[in-house]
Amino acid sequence: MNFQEVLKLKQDIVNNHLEKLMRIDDVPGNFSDCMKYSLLAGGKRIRPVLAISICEALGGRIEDVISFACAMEMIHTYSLIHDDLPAMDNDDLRRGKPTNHVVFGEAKAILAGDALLNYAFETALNTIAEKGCEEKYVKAAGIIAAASGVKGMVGGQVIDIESENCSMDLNGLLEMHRRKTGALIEASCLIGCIISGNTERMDLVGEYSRNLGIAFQIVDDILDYEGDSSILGKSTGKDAAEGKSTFVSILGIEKSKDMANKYSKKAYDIAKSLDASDFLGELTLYLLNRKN
Ligand code: GRG
Repeated sequence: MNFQEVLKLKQDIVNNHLEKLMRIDDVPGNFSDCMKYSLLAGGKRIRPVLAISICEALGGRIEDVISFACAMEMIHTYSLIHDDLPAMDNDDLRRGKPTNHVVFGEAKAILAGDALLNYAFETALNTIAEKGCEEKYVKAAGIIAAASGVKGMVGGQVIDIESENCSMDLNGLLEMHRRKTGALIEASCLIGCIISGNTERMDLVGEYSRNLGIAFQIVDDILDYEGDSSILGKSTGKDAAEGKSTFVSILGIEKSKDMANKYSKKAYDIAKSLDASDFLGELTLYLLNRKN
């Protein structure tokens, strides 16, 4: 199988498991439609694919990591729903569809995000119980919690909001994205490693994921600048319109591309030593060259 076929297979594994997890009993009215609208709306599934791929590359089993990988996707989706709200970025297009608050209203969209965050931890905790509270699973849940919260993604969003209307320097931008975008990418990779049981590789996996996270965000900024909204499935040009600091606004487009290449190359070199099958290396290149 070529890279695209393996990627599709892994995305299907994630999508099928998410669908299974979302058959939740005892949800009031049709609120589960509101949660599923965003969660099952597509998306690249990069975070769970990283988790299962690293686990597999390091000798672990996909079935042991899949529910944690899906928890990462639930948290990522909650962050997108909340990020799109009028109080945050006020976007009306996401994953090629009207955003959650446009369809269900702002109050329900806030609750759908909250419900997905809680359900992510319910899913992880149920798995921990099923696995007899084995230490590696408990540690994986701790990694996810820290990355999602104030030390990670939420903290990054706080920096973002507080820096509105003032220009940021490159170090400030890197620090913000280390948390806002990087933390979930790093956590996805680390849980794959810890659940594989191959913990001697934690430092290397951490280094891989931090380089990948920066490259991923620079590409996101480049796509916001010169990407095609109909391919991206979300609006473009908003960063510039709102005067937000981005890699492109600070460095310009060419230097941003150089910097994305540089971080991606560092990640790629590490990926080669982590994954004999080369999937991780190919995934790193795919993320650098993506159009959505
Ligand atoms: C914590 C209240 C609260 C809100 C969340 C942190 C945050 C606010 C939002 C982050 C959302 C965001 C736009 C982060 C940038 C990361 C990023 C590039 C997201 C897009 O991820 P992709 O490209 O999207 O993986 P798909 O749709 O493919 O999953």
